[in-house]
Order: sequence, then structure tokens, then C-alpha cells
Amino acid sequence: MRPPSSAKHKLMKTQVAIIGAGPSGLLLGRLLELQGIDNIVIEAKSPDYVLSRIRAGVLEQGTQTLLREAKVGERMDREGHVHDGFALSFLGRLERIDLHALTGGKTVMVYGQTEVTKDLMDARTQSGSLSFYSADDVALHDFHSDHPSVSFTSNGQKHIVECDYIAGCDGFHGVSRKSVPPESIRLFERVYPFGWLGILSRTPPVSHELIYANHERGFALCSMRSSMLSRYYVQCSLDDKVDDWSDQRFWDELRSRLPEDAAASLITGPSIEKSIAPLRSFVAEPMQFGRMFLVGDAAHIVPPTGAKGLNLAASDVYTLYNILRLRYQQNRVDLIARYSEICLRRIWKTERFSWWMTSILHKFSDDGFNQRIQEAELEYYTSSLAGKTTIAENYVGLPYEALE
Ligand code: RFL
Ligand code: PHB
Repeated sequence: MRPPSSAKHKLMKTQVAIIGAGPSGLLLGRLLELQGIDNIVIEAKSPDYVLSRIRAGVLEQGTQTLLREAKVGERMDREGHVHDGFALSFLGRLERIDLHALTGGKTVMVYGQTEVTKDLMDARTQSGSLSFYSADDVALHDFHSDHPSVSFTSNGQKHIVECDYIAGCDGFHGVSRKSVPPESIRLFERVYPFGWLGILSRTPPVSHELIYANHERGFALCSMRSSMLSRYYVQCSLDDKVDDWSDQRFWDELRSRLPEDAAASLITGPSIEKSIAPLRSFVAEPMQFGRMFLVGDAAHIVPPTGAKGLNLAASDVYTLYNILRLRYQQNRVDLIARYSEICLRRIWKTERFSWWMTSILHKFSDDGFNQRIQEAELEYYTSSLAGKTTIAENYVGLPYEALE
């Protein structure tokens, strides 16, 4: 579909139009701008709204390296917390997964997605690259031709951005994936019959490492943002509303799902954020349509149990950034058609791990059989070096595929 042409439109040109200013869009824009590749970011929400979303907390080493390459790693390295292990809790006990020892020295970094996004926003403001926030009616045009464009309205003014390529970094509910005709895209989906209720509180974390808990009452997760900021989750019903969960009810439920020692040392306080997120596995194939690429949550969703969503978005960005860099610097057009295939290999392995972590840790029914099978599986994996190594390798992040 061609954009509506009229003298009232403000016309702009760029090399890459990026839709969405979440971590995918901002990181891609930053890496491209450092290579001298011009890009414009178009975001539907305001900067404050984007920064108010409390999401991921765990960064794989590959994500950290990419953030450093984007020259936004300084605060992460100063304020982030390196974790060389985490615990699985079941049958009232804790089993530690020693990431460092099991993976030959690899670790993860606890540094919130909000902070990553803020660092990327600040870098973009300083560099002066163009961004439009609070954009309405964002629409993609002609991405199967050599002249794609993006139209939108900002502050009442209609804009058209003509570009070489469009990066659809606009998340699961964005417009990019929906612009593809249904017959050209295959969607794979699994929706889980529960959600996560998460709270943030200004309290010291119950443990210096993350605890993922399997319990007859349902899953629980103890995470953190810093030594005085805790992030906790409990599995809840999809029918639950945030208002059904007073802080007291949340703390009581969390305590009941943790091993005795952890429950006894849990320090509680008022919540400063409380929200419910549904859990989903989702993959769109392919991820490239002519001159348009889907990146991050626009193309795939994982349930948060493996801490993979943001990290998977970063590995898509790594692949697309390098493909575009080689396209502009060496005129390598051959790699463009390989974007989907390269990304999807890593995505499906990560989907598998996230699905598996979800399936062994959550309560799916009142059926005691399922609970016993989960306990046996957790016992087996945590008592076997091979089992623990499998968990550790996946948790620290599978390797990125190099482009040749
Ligand atoms: P985002 O972050 O959703 O950003 C997409 C951006 O696009 C904008 N947008 C549009 N812009 C223009 N036009 C339109 N029509 C648009 N429609 C939407 C949106 O406003 C938004 O700003 O996708 P992105 O950049 O791909 O990043 C993905 C990550 O945000 C996501 O995968 C993670 O947050 C998932 N996740 C976790 N990932 C991890 O790696 N580790 C974790 O520990 C982790 N924990 C989590 C999570 C996600 C959670 N929730 C709430 C879903 C914990 C939770 C509870
Ligand atoms: C978080 O801190 O928000 C978090 C950590 C680990 C997960 C999911 C979420 O697996």
C-alpha cells in the first residue's frame, strides 16, 4: 500500500526506519548510528511511559557485550550485579546452579531493562539522532519494493519517512507484524493457563542470588534490582486482578512457597509497583519480508521463566545490525535473505528452554501426578552434572552465530 501523498505531509529520508523505542529499537539504532548508518526511531508511547514498564532483570553475557559495543555499558558495569549462580527450590530445599563453574566461567548480570532503556535513550539524545515519541497511526508501506516508507502523525503533523529498510521493533502488539498478509507468515503459539503477579519493593532481597521455586501452591521467583530493591513474582490465576492482591496477601503467598530459611528471612514492605503478566510462547516465521525485518518481541515471545525475552531481542539485534553493517560497508546484499534462518535457529532453542523451565516450575493442575513428575525431574537434573550443565549453559545464553 502506497502512503497517502499530499502537500501536508512532512517528507524525510533515512537509511533505516526503526519502529519502536523498546530495547530492540534503541539498541539497533545506537549500533547503526555508531557505524554512520542513518536511522529514525518512531515510537507510539511517550519516553516516560516506555521507562515506566518494569520488565526484564537478567542480562546474558552476549547482551552485555553488545551493550558495551554500543558504548552504553558503563553504568551497567558500575551498578549492575554479576551473578555466578542461582537456586532452584523444590520439596522445601534449595539446589544451587553454579553458572560460573558449570560453564567455564560464564555469568549473568542483574541490571534492569528500565536502566538499559534509559542508558540507550540518553545516548540517543546526546548523539542527536532523530526520534519521534507519541507517534500516532504508524503505518508501513511498500516493503516488498525497493522504496519502503513509514507514515505517522506526530503533534498533529503527518510525516512520511522514506528509507532503504524498515526494522519492526514494536513488540508483540505492534503494527509491523500485522502489516504482513496472513498467507505470508506462520505463527506458532502456546498460551499458558496462568500469569505472574510481580511486585517491586524497597526492601533488601531475600537472597543474594535468584530463587526459582516449584511449590504445590504454584511457582514463585525471588529476584532483585539492587541491594535495596527487590523484585518478586508469584504464579497467579489469569482471572486475578491486581486489586485482588493486597501487599499482605502477596507476602503471605510468597512466604508459603519458599523453603523455610528463605521464608523466615524475607523482609517485606510496601509495594512500589504491582502488575500481572500473562505467559506465552510465540514465534512468527519468517522474520524478514522484502525490506522489512521483525526484531525482538515483534517476532517472538517467551514465558519469562528463563529470563530470555530481552536477551533474545538482543541476539536478533546483533544479527540484523551486522547484516546491515555489511550491506552498507561492503555491499553484501546476500546476507539479508539469511536473517530469519540465522535468528530462528537460536530462537527455537531458547523457546525450548523457556518452555521447559516453565513446565517444570509451575502448577498446571491440581493433579498430584504432575507435581510428583516435576519434583522427580528437578531432583534428577540437579543431582546430575550433565543435568546441571544443561540448565547452566542455557541460562547464561547460547552462543551467537557468526556471519561469514
Ligand atoms: P518492547 O519492549 O515491547 O518494545 C516495543 C516498543 O514498540 C512500541 N510500539 C510501537 N511503536 C510505534 N508504532 C506502533 N504501532 C507500536 N506498537 C508498539 C512499544 O510502545 C514499545 O516501546 O519490545 P522489544 O524492544 O523487542 O524488547 C523485548 C523485551 O521488552 C521483552 O522481551 C522482555 O521484557 C521480556 N522479559 C524478560 N526478558 C529477559 O531477557 N529477562 C528477564 O528477566 C525478563 N523478565 C520479561 C520479564 C517480560 C515481562 N513482561 C511484563 C512481559 C519479566 C516480565 C514480567
Ligand atoms: C526479574 O528480575 O524481573 C526477572 C528475573 C528472572 C526472570 C524473570 C524476571 O526469569
